[in-house]
This record gives sequence, C-alpha cells and structure tokens, in this order.
Amino acid sequence: MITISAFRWVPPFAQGQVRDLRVRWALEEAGLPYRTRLLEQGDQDKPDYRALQPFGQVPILEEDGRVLFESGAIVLHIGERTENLLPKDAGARARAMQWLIAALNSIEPHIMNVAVLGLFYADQEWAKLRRPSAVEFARHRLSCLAKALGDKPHLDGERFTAGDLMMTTVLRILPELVVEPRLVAYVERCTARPAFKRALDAQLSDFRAAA
Ligand SMILES: N[C@@H](CCC(=O)N[C@@H](CS)C(=O)NCC(=O)O)C(=O)O
Repeated sequence: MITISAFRWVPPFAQGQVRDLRVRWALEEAGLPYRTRLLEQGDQDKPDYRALQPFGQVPILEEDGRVLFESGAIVLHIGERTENLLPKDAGARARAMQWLIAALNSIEPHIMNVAVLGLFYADQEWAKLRRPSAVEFARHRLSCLAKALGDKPHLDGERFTAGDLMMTTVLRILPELVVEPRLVAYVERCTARPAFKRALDAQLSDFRAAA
C-alpha cells in the first residue's frame, strides 16, 4: 500500500494548498488507494523524517521500502501507472512532462514570489516596494501561459495530463493573480474533475479531524 506524508494540521490559509494535494490528486486519477503518514509540527525536523526528505517538507511517497520526495517527481512516478496522467504515445508523454516542469519551474517560482511577500512580509517596507514588480512579472508569465493554452481545454489539447494537474495546483496558489478568463476557466475545468474533488476532500477532512 502506498503511504504519503502530510501535515496533521496547518493554519486555515494553507488548508487546501499543501503540496500533498498534488499527490493525492494523482493517486485519485490513477485509482490507487493510499494511506497517510500525518506529521505533527516539528516531526519534519526529526532525523528519521529528514533521512527521507532532506528539506523536511511534505509530501513523500513510500511504497515497498522505496521512498520518493518532491511532488513533481512523485506525480511523474504515479503517472507511469496510468494513461490518465501520462499518455502512452511518446510525443504526448514528453509534452505532458514538459508542462509539469513548466508549472514547477517557469510559473510556480513567480507566483510564490508574490505569495511569500504577502504571507510573511506584508508589513515590511522593502516588501511593499518589491510587490508591484513581482506581481507584474507573474502576470506577464501568466498571460504567456494563457496564450499557449489558447482555446484548448487542456495544455496539450483535448486530453488532461500530469501537466494540467501540476499547472492547476500552481495556479490555485494565488487566485487573485489568475485573471485571464481562459486561465480561470481552465482551473475551473480541471478542478471540476471528480479525482480533484476527492483529493481536496481527503486533505481537508484530515485537518477537520485534527481540529
Ligand atoms: N518542492 C517541494 C515543496 C514542498 C513544500 O513546499 N512543502 C511545504 C508544504 S506545502 C512544507 O512541507 N513546508 C514545511 C517546510 O518547508 O518546513 C515539493 O514540491 O514537494
């Protein structure tokens, strides 16, 4: 049985955002059952967890004595087991991976730049000065993404892939940055998938149980 790590509880602003959601969603798309290893605050810094995740973060995936960290690597690993995430066709499969990496490498850092300013430094003068250019850069990237999406339902066309899963979770980080109607509709389309709803419910119900 697959086990994934998650936090037992996080503050309300982070609920529905913690990155184990990506893995839960991928497992739901793949129809693979899993259980959770719920971390109390501080558990992530203990040597036994650091041995599995060097940065002390969630999620990790454990199965049959094998361990993986990094949500992108884990989603790709799960994708190997289902065409719902990684198509068999070599070209389509490579493009799905390309979009997953674009989400993590070309979009997420710019969204996180803005998010971190607001979440952790909102009162500081330097953050107030930095914010407008960070927002402008993130919006520029998002408008390039909207152009690439065009009128297609998903990034590579008709079919939902691991690239859409990752991009959607990245776009959900800061909805106020996602103003392009095409991107708004895209996030709505992807999050309307039953597998997403099950994954989100599962994360939130763990927090409810801990409250
Ligand atoms: N690049 C990592 C990021 C994981 C990450 O940022 N996890 C957060 C929760 S969403 C975490 O564990 N934060 C606690 C910490 O960094 O100490 C991934 O995608 O797996």
